[in-house]
Amino acid sequence: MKNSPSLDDQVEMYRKMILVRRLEEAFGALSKEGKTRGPIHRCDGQEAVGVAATAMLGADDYLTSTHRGHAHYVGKGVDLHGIAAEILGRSTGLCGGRAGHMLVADVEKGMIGGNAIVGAGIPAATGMALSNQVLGNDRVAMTIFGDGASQTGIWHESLNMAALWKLPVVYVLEHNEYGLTVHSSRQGPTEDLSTRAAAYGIPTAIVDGNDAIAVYRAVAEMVDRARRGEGPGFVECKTYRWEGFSTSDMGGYQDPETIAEWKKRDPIEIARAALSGHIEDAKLDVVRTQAEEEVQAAMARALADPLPEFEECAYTRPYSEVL
Ligand SMILES: Cc1ncc(C[n+]2csc(CCOP(=O)(O)OP(=O)(O)O)c2C)c(N)n1
Ligand SMILES: [Mg+2]
Repeated sequence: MKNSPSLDDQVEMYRKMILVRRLEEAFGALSKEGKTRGPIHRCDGQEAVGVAATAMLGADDYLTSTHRGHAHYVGKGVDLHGIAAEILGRSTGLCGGRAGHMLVADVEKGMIGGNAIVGAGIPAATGMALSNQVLGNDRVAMTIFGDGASQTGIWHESLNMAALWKLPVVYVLEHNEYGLTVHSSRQGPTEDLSTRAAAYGIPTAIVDGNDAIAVYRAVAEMVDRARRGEGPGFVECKTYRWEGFSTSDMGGYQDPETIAEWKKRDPIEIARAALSGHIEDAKLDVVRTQAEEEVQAAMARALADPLPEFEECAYTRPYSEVL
């Protein structure tokens, strides 16, 4: 089928989803022990969206993310130890330990950054697409955002501008049904938020966000169009947030039966099942074990890394020196 991931692509997506799951579990455990600063926003059960939507991008393509970006960072090829160290505030972190888990950026990998301001990555990526168009290169900008972010005014303004000017940008909606504690049915009257993008004349697709292959195919088609200069695309990925909004969430507002139903559709297991007819189980076990060891090694190294010196922190210097 057109735009299908190769078997190698599928193994890589399987591997990266395991990296993200184990990384977040490690941070969940550290958070319970009071060893992290601030809340951690986990994406358990949603890994296929970030990992598969970014799988066909190059390092030259731009990506903007959200407060829940671990799968986006890993998908875009950002170094795992650099992420772990950044979350732990270590000087070896990708941003010197100053950004924390919501704002990780790695410009060399085209990961322009997570963002704690809901919806703020959307106009940023749209602007990057405009700059690509002006410069005449074939880079694509992508932004991954949530259903909550889709209720912002800037979302509409960005989509309108991108459609009007045929900007090379791909909008990927990670529809996990919740914005904070509020179910999407109480955020707005539109179940399929991509219908709003269609109203701006943007081609849209709705996919099972727990199926990495489905996400990859739909997004790859939009990326190809954008690269050919045919304008923006929008992919709505239906998924579900298994964990609370963040590690500080007291819970109690999500239906346990609904969570259990979604857990039966674990994106990692769906990816594994798709591979099992083609690759021996023993080989896939090795992929999984190596990914788990990679996370353990990255965490151990990051935990042993030093915190930044006080003087290293930009905000201790006059702004004129920082610029
Ligand atoms: C502009 C702005 N408004 C409100 C908030 C508080 N806030 C943080 S996350 C969030 C909900 C985001 O929901 P969604 O976009 O669906 O992302 P998800 O948490 O589901 O990944 C809100 C309202 C914020 N950070 N920024
Ligand atoms: Mg949401």
